[in-house]
Amino acid sequence: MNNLKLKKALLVFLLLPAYMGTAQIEEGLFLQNVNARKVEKLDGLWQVIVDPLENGYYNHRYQPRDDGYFKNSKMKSPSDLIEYDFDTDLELMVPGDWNTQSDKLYYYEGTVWYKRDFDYLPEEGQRVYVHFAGVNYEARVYLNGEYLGKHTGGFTSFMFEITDIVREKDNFLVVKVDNTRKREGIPTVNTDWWNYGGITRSVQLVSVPRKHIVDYNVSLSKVSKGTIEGWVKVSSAGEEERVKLTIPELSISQSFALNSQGVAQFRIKADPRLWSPSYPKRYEVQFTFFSDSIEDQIGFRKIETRGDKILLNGKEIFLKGISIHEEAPFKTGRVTSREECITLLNWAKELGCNFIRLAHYPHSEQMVQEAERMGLMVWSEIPVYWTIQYDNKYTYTLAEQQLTEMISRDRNRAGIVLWSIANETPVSFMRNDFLKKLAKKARELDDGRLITAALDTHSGDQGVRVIDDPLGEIVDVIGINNYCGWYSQETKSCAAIRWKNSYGKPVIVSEFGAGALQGYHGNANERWTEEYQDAVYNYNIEMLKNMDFLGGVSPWILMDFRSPRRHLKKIQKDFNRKGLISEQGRKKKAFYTLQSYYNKG
Ligand code: GCB
Repeated sequence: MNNLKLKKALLVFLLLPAYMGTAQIEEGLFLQNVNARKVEKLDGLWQVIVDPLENGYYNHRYQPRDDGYFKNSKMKSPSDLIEYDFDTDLELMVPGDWNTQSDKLYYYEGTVWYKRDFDYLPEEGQRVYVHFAGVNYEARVYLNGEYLGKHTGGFTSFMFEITDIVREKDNFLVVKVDNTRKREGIPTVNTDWWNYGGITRSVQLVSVPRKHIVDYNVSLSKVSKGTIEGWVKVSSAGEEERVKLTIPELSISQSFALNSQGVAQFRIKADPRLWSPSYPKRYEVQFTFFSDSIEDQIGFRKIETRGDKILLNGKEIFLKGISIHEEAPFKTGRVTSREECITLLNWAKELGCNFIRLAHYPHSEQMVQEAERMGLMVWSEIPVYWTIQYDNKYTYTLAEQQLTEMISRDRNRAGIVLWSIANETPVSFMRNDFLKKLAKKARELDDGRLITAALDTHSGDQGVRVIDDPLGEIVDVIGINNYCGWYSQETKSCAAIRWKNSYGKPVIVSEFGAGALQGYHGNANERWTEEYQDAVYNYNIEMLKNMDFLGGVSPWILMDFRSPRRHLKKIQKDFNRKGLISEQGRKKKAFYTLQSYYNKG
């Protein structure tokens, strides 16, 4: 690094202003379908400083103010304070978690400062943004020494405008990434997955003309037959300005007047071939507004329930699924490439799935798009998991923000059929109110999908298991997680379980399963053997056959994944072993058992 750059980096590290632990959430900027815009990727190696003591903020003379700005943030020569700069040996790959990139960072929770230099040739009349597809858990972003803002939540995208800050040469982008678990966070401190820290998804510069398309939604009308409907929003619209929509394959080419908010709504008679797992048809859709135009691939379908059945395009469908964590096959750590998404999805297809549960947080945009392209229906979820602080308003705001960001990003994906708002959340008044509010919000944001949540159940009289949770009244589809043969009961007894569902709604068994170390064999009574896991699958599949309100199933889980709760030596070694496939990509016996169940049905 040359001297000037070094000084600048040093300066920004010492003077970086930021909000410190305030309960404030910043309203984010948003652009639909960022990847289809003019982008420059900032992926690759970034220089980093690991900062467990928060030296970037604290030093022997100055404490940060509550708003995060140093008392003396106008300091001209900070060099007498601390001697940190970005001229370090440590570099990390973006996108990527830090835990699997450096042994020293395997268990690390705290702050890492990332820095990336770049040149950029801004075009006349364009607006420029820096876009992050995912940073776990909190990100504070600075460009050329200026604080752009912060984002909370590890699995949704965010961006900042940099039009007036970015320059042709020697830009330096600094991100303070902090993956410290927080009691009041979403998720909270306790989970069954690894708290991978870092800039785990791509970073890119996005440029759009001043007058541009911000957001849109195009879908099949739920109410009028043979109608495509939706809306489009532009950055700013003058009187009589119009936006154009084309769907060439449907011979649609129409323009619409924009209102004073820059929004146009539309309804068009059309007869598209409908998207389904057996025919995952998507149409090229294009919006044009002045010099801006954007293309998307959009499928049209209808998902609804009737009584205890799930209907896709008016026909009953059984969701043959599998749960998936966003963990990379073979190399472990977070998924970072399209190839890794496709490997996971191909395994799901090989199992005979038409459905996947993307647990327990929003997966990447790429994963969702590939799933849709391959004809997999998707359950997409926010990490409202176990014992979050249901009585904390800030926690609710975070949950609602993540829900909003998930729906905003993926609202045009026909493949997504279910939004899940919670997983195994113990019933209480506060929790019920919290989740009712979230469900209401989800419906306000999007009425084209079903709302679900994975609920706990309990045992009732004569060994009947009962679904009894006030949330059953609220959701459209009830998810239940049940580990018969693993956390409770003998494997053999699972087949005889009877269920009571008095909600008259479809149920998805969103989890069942058992741990097995791939390659470890024994008899079917020996825990951790492939045979034991297989027996659990066999008996649970028998149980499913007795559930006449069953709308689908997504056993736990496609591949072994890292978890801080799984310490058994020789067997777990920090992995939850309930995968049907090992993290090295080897299939266990139960894979074939589930496959044969799906192939028969
Ligand atoms: C569950 C959780 C899931 C865990 C799984 C297990 O009920 O929803 O996150 O990983 O059980 O393996 O215990």
